[in-house]
Amino acid sequence: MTDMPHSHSGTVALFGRPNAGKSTLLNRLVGERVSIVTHKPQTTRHRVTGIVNRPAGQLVLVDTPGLHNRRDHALNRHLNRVAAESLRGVDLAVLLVDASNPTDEDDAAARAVRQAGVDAVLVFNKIDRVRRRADLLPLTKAWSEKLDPVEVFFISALKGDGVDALADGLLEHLPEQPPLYPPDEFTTESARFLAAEIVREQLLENLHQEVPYGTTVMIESFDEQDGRIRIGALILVSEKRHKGMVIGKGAQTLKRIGTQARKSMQQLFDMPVHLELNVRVEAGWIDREGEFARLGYRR
Ligand SMILES: Nc1nc2c(ncn2[C@@H]2O[C@H](COP(=O)(O)OP(=O)(O)O)[C@@H](O)[C@H]2O)c(=O)[nH]1
Ligand SMILES: [Mg+2]
Repeated sequence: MTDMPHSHSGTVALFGRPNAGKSTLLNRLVGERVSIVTHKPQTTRHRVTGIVNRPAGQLVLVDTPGLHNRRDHALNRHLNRVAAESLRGVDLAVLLVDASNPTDEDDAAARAVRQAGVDAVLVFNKIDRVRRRADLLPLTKAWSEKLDPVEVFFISALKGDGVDALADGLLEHLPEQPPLYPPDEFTTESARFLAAEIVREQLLENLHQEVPYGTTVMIESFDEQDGRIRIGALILVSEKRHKGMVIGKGAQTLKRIGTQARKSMQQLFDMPVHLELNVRVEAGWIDREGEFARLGYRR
């Protein structure tokens, strides 16, 4: 009789600057679109947990808002705090660096990981964009000094290159213990939370400049019946003049947001979805820390 391989499991924070590819990596590893992704920085506003089961064990990944330099709104400061706090209590941190474009914000992220005193794996992402592999060598050397990582990986979260090796590599640095969650769960987030995030994703995709950053989404109703889901979502805008921009001429923009969000929801929930969107002005909410908990922003 052969022994079962020892199973490892634990929590891993995905950390790094905005747009490094953290949420793309989470989704790629989980195999579901748990965390929203756009080309815009600061898409992720919450810690989002995704669970990955592999023969060698279970990874509990925590996606985080990107650590950034903006201090202009209370929400921006809040997001940095959420990011930094996500390093507490995890077994391991992944510092994700866009290998095609390292910036000062990556340095700040590396400092935060060091300060937290958590074991870190350094992951260079977007290698599909790096033409000369030789360019990665000096990068690795410089960054290994900044972070002192337990291991270094090169991946493309978008294309999937190196992602399986990363998952198995992460497991080796986690404690030997049974899985933390049942094998059929891929997230701890509620369906309501995921639905609100999907609407926010489409706000980011369909609105320009600062408009989407001042929006947030609340799910007012969520009813699953006879294999269908009816969802009522309220879009809050931070400035009065933004309401018309979200709705658009002849309500075209809101319609497009609704159609695309509904498609994503149907894919994720694997059920027909009826989605109703409303827009309301909640002036200045992004500057009032006291409102965040009511609007679904967890510490
Ligand atoms: N070319 C390329 N683009 C990527 C890769 N990973 C992520 N992206 C893109 O980078 C942008 C930001 O990704 P996202 O996952 O939201 O980054 P986050 O802010 O760190 O969560 C999106 O447009 C992604 O499609 C990658 O490996 N290669
Ligand atoms: Mg993200």
